[in-house]
Amino acid sequence: MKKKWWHDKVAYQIYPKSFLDTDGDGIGDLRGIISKLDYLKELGIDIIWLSPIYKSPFVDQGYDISDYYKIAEEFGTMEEFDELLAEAKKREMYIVMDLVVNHCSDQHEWFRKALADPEGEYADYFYFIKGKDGKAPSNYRSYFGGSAWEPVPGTDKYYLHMFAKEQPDLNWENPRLRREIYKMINWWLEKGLAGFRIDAIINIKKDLDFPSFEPDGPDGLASCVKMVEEVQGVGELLEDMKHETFEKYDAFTVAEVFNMKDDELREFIGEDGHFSTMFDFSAHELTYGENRWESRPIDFKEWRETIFESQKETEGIGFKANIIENHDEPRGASRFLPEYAQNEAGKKMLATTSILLRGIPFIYQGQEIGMTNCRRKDISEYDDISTIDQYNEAINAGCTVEEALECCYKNSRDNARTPMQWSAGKNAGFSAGTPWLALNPNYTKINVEEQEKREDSVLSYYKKLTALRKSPEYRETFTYGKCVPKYEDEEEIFAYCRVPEDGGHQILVAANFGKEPHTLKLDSSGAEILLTNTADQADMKKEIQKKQELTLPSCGTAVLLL
Ligand code: ISL
Repeated sequence: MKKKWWHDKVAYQIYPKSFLDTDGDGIGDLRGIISKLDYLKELGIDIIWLSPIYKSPFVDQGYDISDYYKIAEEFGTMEEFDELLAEAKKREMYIVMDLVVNHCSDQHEWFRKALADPEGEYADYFYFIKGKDGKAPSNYRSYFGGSAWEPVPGTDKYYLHMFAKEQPDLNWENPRLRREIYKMINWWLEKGLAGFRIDAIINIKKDLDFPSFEPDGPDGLASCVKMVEEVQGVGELLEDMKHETFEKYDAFTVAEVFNMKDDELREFIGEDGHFSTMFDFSAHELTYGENRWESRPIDFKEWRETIFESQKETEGIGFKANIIENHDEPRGASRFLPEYAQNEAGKKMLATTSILLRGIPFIYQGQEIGMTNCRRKDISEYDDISTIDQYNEAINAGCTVEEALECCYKNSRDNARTPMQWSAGKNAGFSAGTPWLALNPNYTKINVEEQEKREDSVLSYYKKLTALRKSPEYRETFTYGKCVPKYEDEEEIFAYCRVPEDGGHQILVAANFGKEPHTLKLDSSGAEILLTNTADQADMKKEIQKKQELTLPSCGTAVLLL
């Protein structure tokens, strides 16, 4: 495999609105990010992905861009952005922005011009399609609920929006539109950006016949994802984009891809793939419920198997980007850990099994201190457009308010969007003003300041993990070594070996997700402990040497050089 500059890097996602507010408006900003670069450097971060910071009406928190060349005033100025780039560079860190090009905002000048002249050239930047029998062109339900079509005022046409109606889909079949997008991408790369996280990109290819599908819900609509699953040809668009932009700059690209067709992995992330990498959502998909508002609890064995399958599938092809959580997903500690493991030991265990997998680790802000989901008493306390829609759907389907709120507690995207917990002080040190979204009240216990003081905190442990992964001795093994599952017969053990390509020492990563202690037989008594979350390293060492065994308490984890 040809080595690339980003193969051995550790990435961190910042959700700017909730990261750190320095001007007291309750919204995080670029100054806040600049002031925390050293914090991130110490955490072992190389690549920073910023969720959208472009000008936007924030109907979908910046994923509705009204000017791709401007920084949202809420976040700061272009000068501050340039400063961020320069400060990151000084620290040998890389900045990656969010590329949201399946759609833009209805406030973007392209869309305004399109509405002003629905027969003009800008209408062709979007999908303005004639209705059928006085109704929408097809029965698609948007990702956020309701029809994916909205009437174009004063015409018999509708425009397509796979997400909110304020997020009209861009017409990628139009070469002029594509040129505009490529120009914009290159403009940012010229500035010194290291690359992009690419939003919802699979959706850019449409079936231009827009066929209707069998309804799959009481609303008589069919999820727009059906069209995405059936249509062919997204690869040509993605290749074109890559050649015209990323490739020229050796940029790092990480794609958000759901609903890829079988056997397309090599085309997406192989050596000459469309992207550098793409997120592995396979474990997250396990908790998706029958409908948009429900979720299923995690079944440990199914979860373990899914992760290993994904690792296996990727080996020899490329790298996936491993995440526990992001701004769209509930907090990992609340989702993947059984109740009894939702403590510091459990959070370290979850971190160990994820960060040391083969692939590019992404840490989402607050994950490094073990932030959790947040319970709310009323739907008015949520801000997210998708959560509010899910809540309403749940109520319409007959759920009680309590039941619908419980679903939000488990699934809401706002779980991950509560402000970053920097300290136990006012507003968790996030803002001197009123935070745009209420804090998780547990900030008095879970916060950076407290954890920085403590050697045994989740934060301190994350630092050790990233340091181990990137240490000169083991970097190659953790980057390129195979991931071979171990102890699969043990019901509650998550274990794998990272096997170096040159046949050198293997590294065992083992974790006990069970409630009781568990003893594993080792192949040798010479194993060296590289990292563990249990206090008693001396006892562990003795046991390995004398009995050739490793006993892990409940939520115990250990990394051993075999
Ligand atoms: O495709 C999906 C499920 O099969 C959706 O989950 C979809 O891919 C996902 O919601 C896309 O998310 C991204 O784009 C959205 C934005 O709201 C999210 O925050 C972003 O991560 C629209 O831009």
